[in-house]
Amino acid sequence: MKKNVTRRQVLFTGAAAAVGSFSAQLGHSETPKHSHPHKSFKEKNKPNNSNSEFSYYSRYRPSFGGPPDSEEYLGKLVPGFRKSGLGAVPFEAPDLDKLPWKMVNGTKEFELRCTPVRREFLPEQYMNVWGFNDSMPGPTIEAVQGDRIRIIVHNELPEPTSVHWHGLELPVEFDGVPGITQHLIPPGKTKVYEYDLHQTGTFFYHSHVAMQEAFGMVGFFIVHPRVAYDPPVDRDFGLIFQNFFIPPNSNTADSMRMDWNWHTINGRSGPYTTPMVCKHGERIRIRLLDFSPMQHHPIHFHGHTFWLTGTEGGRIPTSAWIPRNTTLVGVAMAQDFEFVAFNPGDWIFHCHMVHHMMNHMVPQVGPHIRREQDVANYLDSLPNRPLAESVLEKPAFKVPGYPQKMQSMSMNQEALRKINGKRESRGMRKKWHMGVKGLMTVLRVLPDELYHRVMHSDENIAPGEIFEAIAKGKFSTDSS
Ligand SMILES: [Cu+2]
Repeated sequence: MKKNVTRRQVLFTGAAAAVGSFSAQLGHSETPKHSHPHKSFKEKNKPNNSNSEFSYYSRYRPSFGGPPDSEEYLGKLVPGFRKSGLGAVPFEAPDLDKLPWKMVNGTKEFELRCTPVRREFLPEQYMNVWGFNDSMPGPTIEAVQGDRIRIIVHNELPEPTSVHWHGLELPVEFDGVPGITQHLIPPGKTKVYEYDLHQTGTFFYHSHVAMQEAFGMVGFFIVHPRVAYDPPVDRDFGLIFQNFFIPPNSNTADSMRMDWNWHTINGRSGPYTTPMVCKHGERIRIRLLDFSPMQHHPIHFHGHTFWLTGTEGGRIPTSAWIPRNTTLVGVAMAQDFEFVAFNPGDWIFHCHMVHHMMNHMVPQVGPHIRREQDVANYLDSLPNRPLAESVLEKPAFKVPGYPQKMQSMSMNQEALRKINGKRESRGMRKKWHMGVKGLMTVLRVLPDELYHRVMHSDENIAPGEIFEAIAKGKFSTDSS
């Protein structure tokens, strides 16, 4: 009975409790059965979220909106196309799966396996890291405020581990800290974690063994409110930023090194990061999580101004939202931001630390550059290697500081096919991948007609075709 009392105590009282049963499923945008006391957004956005009330702001054109204290300033409270009062829109983390669950006597039950992972950072570049359910980062746990959850953790690693649920206010015995709250889970053994979720926001789970954290053991843990926040968003994306050091001629990360030379977003490096694709005029939420061992990331987004609406601690009151185009995400911090995608095009979305915008810095810039870029080759050919001078004699070396352009990693046709073969990148400029490296990805804002062609049609789209159509204004936009 203790569990029941506890559960009742943590029930979200008032609005959410009146909405419905705990078994509501995510992704089914059903209207709650009971009328709920949660006021729809200023009453004025129903039934079709007509944008007409926001007279200063157009979801389709550049607009400052009203004065800084107004609701429409920089699109601050301009809703998406989605109606108020519905459940949350499903969360999307590009290149990551969701952790399936089953309902067992009113409890959502998940199974998480701690496993070694061979992760394809770039096409055919498989790196050895650790994660969950054969994925690094692990699959997303997605739940709803008020859920009771049970997570069965199997340790399939060759050493002990434990799993912590970062940011969740839960009974201490399930906090996952070795020594302090539990014994480590030995290899081959299982531990069950079970608790109620009374918060909402961007949380995550991770090993609480430091070197295992540095080796990739993390995953999103998203808790939605039972009724989506106002103003409603149409899309809800998430990106996990990580750094690794992978020595030359190795494909196994070295978690002892306080250095980094490989950078991943959701376990892939640019340009293998799958672009996020949305429709022109939608209201977008993007959740950023930094799970790098040592490095903070100033994440910059082009072409739009976004509002910082949440942190790893949950939703920020609207009065405290901050307009930004770059936000510094520190280690183990999450930041949620929202904006109206008014500006069509392919917009880069990246960490602004220059060394995080490149990968695998083995042949370094400046005087470090040598013809023998492969260390094994270099060592094998010591007696008769070409003199460094033969490289340095190139006229360009007479300019102090040359070269500053990082030498690109070469990618073969098959690798390029993997990058360009994705539906999400159809119609981008032919060489788009040349500008997307390391901690970079792309958010594509596509007018309806082009969105449909890219995401739903099977017609052939030539490289650059979609970009050109936008740049030259060759599309129709519903500006109602
Ligand atoms: Cu960075």
